Amino acid sequence: MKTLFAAALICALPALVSANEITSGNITVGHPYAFETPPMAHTAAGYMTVTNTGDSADTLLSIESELPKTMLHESKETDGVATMTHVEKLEIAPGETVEFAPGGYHIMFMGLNDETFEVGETVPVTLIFEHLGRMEIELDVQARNGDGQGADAKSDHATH
Ligand SMILES: [Cu+2]
Repeated sequence: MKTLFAAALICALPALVSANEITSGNITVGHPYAFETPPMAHTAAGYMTVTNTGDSADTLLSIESELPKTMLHESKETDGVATMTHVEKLEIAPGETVEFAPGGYHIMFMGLNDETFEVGETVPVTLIFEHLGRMEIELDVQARNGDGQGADAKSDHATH
């Protein structure tokens, strides 16, 4: 995966490299990140906030990355059982911020196989909105920090 990330970095526009917030049109993405993956992991999850600063709604239609399959998922707990569903589309109302976080919405990366997300790398992702169109972001890969978030993200994966 290292070569892939290096190539992606070279291609990235300087405007997109700003650390924690990326704005395109009326959409601002805050703190995009993913947790590092253990060896042999088949899936990984990414998180961020998405804010609509415009005065009309926009809808996140799909998510793309260099991994074989990338989807918008939502984790839920129903009667004490954690489940994860594929979200077809996510409307973001004017002025609304939707949080992608462990235990809720997340970007699901599938088909990692022998690739891994390693701390310090970035994962390029394209968000596709109904009105805005394509928006390139980069997720910072972070260590699982033992405050419960990592464990929660892991349980996201376990339900696949
Ligand atoms: Cu998922």
